[in-house]
Amino acid sequence: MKRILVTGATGQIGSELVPFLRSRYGADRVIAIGHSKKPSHELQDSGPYMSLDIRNHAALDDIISHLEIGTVYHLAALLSAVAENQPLFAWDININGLLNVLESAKKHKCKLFHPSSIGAFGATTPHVDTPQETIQRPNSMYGVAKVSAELLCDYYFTRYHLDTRGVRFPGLISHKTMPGGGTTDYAVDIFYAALRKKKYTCFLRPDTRLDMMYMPDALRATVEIMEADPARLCYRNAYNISAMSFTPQELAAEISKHITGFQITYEIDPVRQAIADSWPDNMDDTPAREQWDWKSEYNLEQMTMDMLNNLANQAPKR
Ligand code: AKB
Repeated sequence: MKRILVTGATGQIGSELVPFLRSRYGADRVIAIGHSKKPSHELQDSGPYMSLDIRNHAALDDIISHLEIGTVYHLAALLSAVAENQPLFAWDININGLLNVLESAKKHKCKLFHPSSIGAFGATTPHVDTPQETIQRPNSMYGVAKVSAELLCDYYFTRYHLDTRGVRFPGLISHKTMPGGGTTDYAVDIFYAALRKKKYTCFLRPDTRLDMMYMPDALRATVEIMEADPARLCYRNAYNISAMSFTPQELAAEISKHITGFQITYEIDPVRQAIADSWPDNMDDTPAREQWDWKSEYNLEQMTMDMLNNLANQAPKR
């Protein structure tokens, strides 16, 4: 059986997707590649790991060819806030990196997963129940790259019959890896601060409503769309997937139910606030539910309880 390659393996999704795939398909079959961050012991010790800059197409192609890769999960990318600080670098990694992967996947006939995001939408998109097909005119570099990436995935599917699949992730929340440079990062940071200091200063306004998802749901969605019957899939750019939608104020209230005396204050970061204001409150994921039986499991209450239980061991007593 052909092997699986995960790029961006040290990032927020990759560091959890690699162990998830290794336990499902066998440790030796899942090759992890990372670049900018030091890999965790878990990542390095549980199976093959290599360091590679995704812009090095020759080296990437060599790995895909010599290791007989059949499926690529291409996660290497910069998140929204970092991308906005370095737009040209973000384009280079997020788009030229993707083009390298698409070209090699075409050449070696691989199946490809590419994550899109709520960042693929903009201020003129309907924000409530954002439809699968709607206006996509983001004005952040992250968003411009996400829309371009969705179009490229469509293009390679139509033109070269490359088996491209993807989802539009909401903000992701996890107790294992910190996100690093996203607009939705507050929803992770707040848990660490709540446990350590019983207070948190949020960089978004209290009423900023965003679509969010707990990592176990995100990992399951990633595998489920890759295992879905291709005949049922109408979209090859990316599917809306949704789980919960909340504001910083609502998340703080939920955390307060478990941590007495927890306090949230606000110091707005104008760059991240502008990005968040342009993103959906929640996406309509009906096509994903109908075409590959997608269904989320965690809501705000369940996610909060699970996050606090898992992080409690790493933090001073509440
Ligand atoms: C970010 O905030 O940049 C990401 C995303 C929603 O794509 N978490």
